[in-house]
Amino acid sequence: MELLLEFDGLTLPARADGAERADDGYVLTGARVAALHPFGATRFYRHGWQSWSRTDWLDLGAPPELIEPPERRAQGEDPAYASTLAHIGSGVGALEGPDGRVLLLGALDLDARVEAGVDTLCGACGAGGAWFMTFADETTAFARYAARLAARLGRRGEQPAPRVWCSWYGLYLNIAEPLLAAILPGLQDLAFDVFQIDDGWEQGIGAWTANEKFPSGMAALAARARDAGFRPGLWIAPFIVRSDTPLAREHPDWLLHDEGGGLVNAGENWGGPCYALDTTHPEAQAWVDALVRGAVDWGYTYLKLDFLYAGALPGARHESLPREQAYRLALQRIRAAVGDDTYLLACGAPVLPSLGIADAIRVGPDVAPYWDNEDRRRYLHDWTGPGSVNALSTSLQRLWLRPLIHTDPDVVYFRTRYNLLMPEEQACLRRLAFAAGFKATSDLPFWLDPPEREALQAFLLADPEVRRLGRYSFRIGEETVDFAPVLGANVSIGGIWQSSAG
Ligand code: 9PG
Repeated sequence: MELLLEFDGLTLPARADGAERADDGYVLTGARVAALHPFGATRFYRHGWQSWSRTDWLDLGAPPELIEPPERRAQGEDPAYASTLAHIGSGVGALEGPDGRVLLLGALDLDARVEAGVDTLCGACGAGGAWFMTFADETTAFARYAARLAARLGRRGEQPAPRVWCSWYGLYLNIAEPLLAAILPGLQDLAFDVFQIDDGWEQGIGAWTANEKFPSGMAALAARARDAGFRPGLWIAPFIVRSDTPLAREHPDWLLHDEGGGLVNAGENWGGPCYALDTTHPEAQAWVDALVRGAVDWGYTYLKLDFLYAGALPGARHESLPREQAYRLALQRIRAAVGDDTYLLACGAPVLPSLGIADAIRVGPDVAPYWDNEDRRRYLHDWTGPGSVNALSTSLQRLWLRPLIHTDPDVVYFRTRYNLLMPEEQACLRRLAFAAGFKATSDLPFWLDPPEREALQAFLLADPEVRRLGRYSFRIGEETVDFAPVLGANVSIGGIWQSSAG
């Protein structure tokens, strides 16, 4: 039906199956909802589908920049619209009005996207169809939406986030039992809660047993971490399967197929094609249950579940379910298998469908010990690749999620060894960690000189009060932090590169 939505100082013609007015905005219903807006070629808050997907305020007057080459899109974007020349975001979108207030349209159901044009703001939902629309200053608008989402999907992470040492950004795949065992004593007088082993321990992606670099097995290493005073953490990518694994060879029926019967490509990491698990297949479900339960039995009560987007890719499932619902059910099964006390960090994860189940979610792409991979970002339009500026840019615009889930902006650095980041760039990542309320590093203790080690410990112990002042600015303890200048040269507006501060 046709409606008029009345906001303070703004009346919008709209279309929806129903509309209910509340104190904080409107609840609209319908598989498709649309409103006409008078803001013209303003900025659009584009919310990326999964952890790594670009999330930022983009200029509606210019076409969205598509990641090149197209094969790369499946790993960083929602493949369903990664090649469309429309401004589309996942779950929620917002437009900036002339007085700085924003018009937000956010889904209260899964499998939803928001599309904006110079005079329209539309929502399309695969299943269900409840929406929230509000018009307020940016902080208020997103806080209202977060409260609505909490009521709908639940929330976790009310305790402060654990402080994490993670092996990835120091050692990458070069981890081994003796090396990790040698690192543990050096971390003992630092204020870490979790010792998390990342990628590199497994036989293969889809073959989750210890490889030859971990001769005593994963339970033994968990015990060592626990003895050293840490909560053991482990990286697993439960929904993605490399083509060269026994699982892929022996159980192709557990994998996600497309409508034509071919296997869905879930990305090209680890030097070869990967497939996605069909998490609606009962045998695949039992396999995931045993996998995560096994990790907990080994002693790991902090699980970094990665490449989770593979559980929500488009495809023809064993049980026909909207793909984000299928993903949410699979994550719920994992939660049930590991119990309430195991900390789940969702990474590479569709955002909305992880809420209320995961304790934390990575809110941006990977940091790196360098500021920018300019070729990939600027010329291939790929903001999902590793690079500190990419991580900062997307994570910052996801911090409205903080009341719902721990927001992990990825690690910070204190080391100057093996690091190209300038001191100011390192400081930037630390300020982001405070703003996000999540602290982690991968620096090896023996890479740090005494002042760096002291600075790391001070960072881990600090608990500054954080207040958001604006889209790019925060009050953090006694410091006023403005991220606009460091992002400025990297924010694309209408095809020209200029400051985002204005
Ligand atoms: C381990 C890493 C770390 C890291 C995760 C994730 O697009 N890509 O090819 C791509 C590869 C790796 C990646 C992100 C994207 O990193 O975010 O923290 O756990 O896996 O392999």
